Amino acid sequence: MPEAGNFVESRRAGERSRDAAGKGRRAPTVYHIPVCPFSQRLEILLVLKGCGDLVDFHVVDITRPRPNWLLEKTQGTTALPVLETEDGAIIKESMVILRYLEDRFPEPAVAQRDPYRRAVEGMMAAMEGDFCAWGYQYVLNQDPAKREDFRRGMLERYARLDEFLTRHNPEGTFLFERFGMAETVFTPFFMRFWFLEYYEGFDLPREEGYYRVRRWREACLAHPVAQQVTREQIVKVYYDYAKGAGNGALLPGRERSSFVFDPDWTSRPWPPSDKYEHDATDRELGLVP
Ligand SMILES: N[C@@H](CCC(=O)N[C@@H](CS)C(=O)NCC(=O)O)C(=O)O
Repeated sequence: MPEAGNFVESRRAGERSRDAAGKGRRAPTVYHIPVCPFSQRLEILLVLKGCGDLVDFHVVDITRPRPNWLLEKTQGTTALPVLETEDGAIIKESMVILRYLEDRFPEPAVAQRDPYRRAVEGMMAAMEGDFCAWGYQYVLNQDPAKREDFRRGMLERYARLDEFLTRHNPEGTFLFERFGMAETVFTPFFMRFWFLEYYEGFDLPREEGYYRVRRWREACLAHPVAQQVTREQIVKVYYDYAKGAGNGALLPGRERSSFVFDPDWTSRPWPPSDKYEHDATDRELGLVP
């Protein structure tokens, strides 16, 4: 398997933009928001394929209005990532971009090639939208009376994954033999859902019905191809989601979003976890001096 090191390293070195190598060359360009799970899918796929250097990454600040040059490319839509091909064509939606990259850089294959296995992988991927959406609604919730419903709904969704894995690969760790497309799709959300542990005290029970999905989740989280973000980074950057504001929106009484690049998350303190009792200020979050 190709090493993750080079790609992750170059992402860190050129955090704001990783397209310096693109000067004078034509390569597909991904416009993305750092720490975005949908973009992390693409990064993981490229690491698995060992071809991170064949695609340029251009960072966009979610806390600012999208620049006009980007809106022109996307014809007005703001969701990222988008991929621009060498010919200037635009591809939207992370699942579609994954498929495109798999077809563009077929070796080594990450998606299953056997039609039945491909279908199994597809059925699992079809569960991602509902899984992600529920986790995000859960963290955004501000009503303590609804916490239990959200917790149960999250458990139901993990239980469905558990059933699926148990049916198709009961003794294994991943869906198939190794970290593949299903893992590329779900791992960024297992990572984002660190915010549920921290702000909601959510975790999987150690009981029948969750052992298989726990084994999968742990192996996904620990895998070297998926180390683009850390738990500390997620917890700090997503504080505003825990307080009900998504996508870089500003909360009342605040002047800075927890998604700002400056000050960098590494220099900020861990946020308070008692989201239902306390509204942290910019100062408490380390967003102003
Ligand atoms: N279904 C899309 C979702 C992309 C998405 O929601 N991206 C977020 C960043 S994590 C975004 O761009 N939010 C800002 C916006 O929609 O304007 C995909 O899979 O690519």
